[in-house]
Amino acid sequence: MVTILELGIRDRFEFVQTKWPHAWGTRTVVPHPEFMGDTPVARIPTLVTADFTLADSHSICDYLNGEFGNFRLLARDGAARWRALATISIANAIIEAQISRRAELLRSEHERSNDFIDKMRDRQLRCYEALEKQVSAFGAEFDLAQITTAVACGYDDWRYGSDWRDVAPKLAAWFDAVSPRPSLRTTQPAETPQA
Ligand SMILES: N[C@@H](CCC(=O)N[C@@H](CS)C(=O)NCC(=O)O)C(=O)O
Repeated sequence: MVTILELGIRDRFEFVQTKWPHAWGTRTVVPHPEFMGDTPVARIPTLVTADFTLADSHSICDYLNGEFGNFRLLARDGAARWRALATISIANAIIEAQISRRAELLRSEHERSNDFIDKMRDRQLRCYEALEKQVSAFGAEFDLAQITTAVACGYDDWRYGSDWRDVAPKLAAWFDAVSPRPSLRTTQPAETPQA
């Protein structure tokens, strides 16, 4: 959604609000009847086009950038692309750890593995330490590397608090500076509506 807003192409898509119970963390839930027919992955976001379905954020953003953005948010090839992917792969690992940690936290206290929760938290913090070393090289364009990083930071602030800020103070200052962007302000994390 942030990428769509940054590219100014919101009116080109229809959005279907996800609703699901907290049981999503441990059970298969059906967010929308048509959805399971569209994607075997059954995770959001998913982009359904007339020709194909893209079932994860990075593929969707890669497509939007090439098809609608003239490669403005991620270089088509060469060193700039690989450098951006290096950042994106770390930010995506944070997002995956945030989601896995959340799913584990949704288990009852006697089912839950606190070791696993700690492992995800450790991964998040290590990745923030790595991004802290990259933030000074962020360019003027709010590109896909920055979008993915900002989404990770915003989710951590909302769901897990300020631990990440302690290990990545320069990144936190950068995030506070980009947070007023309309694409981030209007997509702040919130609880998924309950089905
Ligand atoms: N790395 C994936 C993560 C997607 C993801 O896990 N989305 C969550 C919602 S935040 C989801 O759909 N969870 C449902 C499930 O795992 O059953 C992406 O960025 O697309």
